[in-house]
Amino acid sequence: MSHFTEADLKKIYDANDDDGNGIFDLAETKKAYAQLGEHAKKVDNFEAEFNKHAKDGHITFNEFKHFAVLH
Ligand SMILES: [Ca+2]
Repeated sequence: MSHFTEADLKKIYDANDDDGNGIFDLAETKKAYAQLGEHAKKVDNFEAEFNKHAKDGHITFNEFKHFAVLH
């Protein structure tokens, strides 16, 4: 596995924040998650995982870290 840092994750996060409001709705989270490839954390139920972290239907960058494996 190649090195994958918080800075790498932030690049993916920013590139998928389509409306530029700094937070992710479900669609943005799904799209960014799909780009994580081998760095994606396995989740059984993506929407349930999203809803666990989401407040008002959105997650922040810190919460998006739950969907990735940093190393
Ligand atoms: Ca957004």
